[in-house]
Amino acid sequence: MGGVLLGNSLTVRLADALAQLPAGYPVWGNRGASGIDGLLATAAGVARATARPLLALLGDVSALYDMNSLALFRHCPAPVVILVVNNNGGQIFSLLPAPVRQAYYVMPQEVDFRHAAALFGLDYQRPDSMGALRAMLDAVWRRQPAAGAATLLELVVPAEQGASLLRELVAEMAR
Ligand SMILES: Cc1ncc(C[n+]2csc(CCOP(=O)(O)OP(=O)(O)O)c2C)c(N)n1
Repeated sequence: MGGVLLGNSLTVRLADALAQLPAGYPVWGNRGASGIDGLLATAAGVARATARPLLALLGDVSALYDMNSLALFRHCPAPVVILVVNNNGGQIFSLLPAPVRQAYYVMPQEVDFRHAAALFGLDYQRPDSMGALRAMLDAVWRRQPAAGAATLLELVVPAEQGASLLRELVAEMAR
């Protein structure tokens, strides 16, 4: 059995609302539901300590915040996928009505994680559909690396989609 590390901000909230894992499946987290620092370092620690396959799912700002920790994923004892949901900023703040939110809260960075993966010698892929994402994940889990590098999957999604979905779900529950 592997494990999943859920990043904070929208990721943990969407997973909580929509995902279903088998009972007892190991889920790792860090810093409550909001602190976004150190998530990659924590994932690296989990991967090393458990020596089991790990899916680390986090947002682009969280990944940028701890980018230097990608250096810790060069020699993983079991397959590791770092899945960065790139919605171009801290899109949890799209839940806020404030007119200044784009400049002061969302902070879109317009980055391409291909270069971060290359910098640290990690595998990189950018799935363009759910089917492609599934196929890429399946392929990584089947690989048996002898202390191989992690794979960074960059999932580019429409900026406000996650926040809108969450808002709609909450509104539906209220009704
Ligand atoms: C250490 C720290 N710095 C800043 C924040 C404020 N903060 C909370 S969520 C967030 C944005 C996270 O963006 P991202 O990881 O891209 O996730 P998304 O909201 O798009 O899901 C920020 C800056 C925080 N919670 N902790």
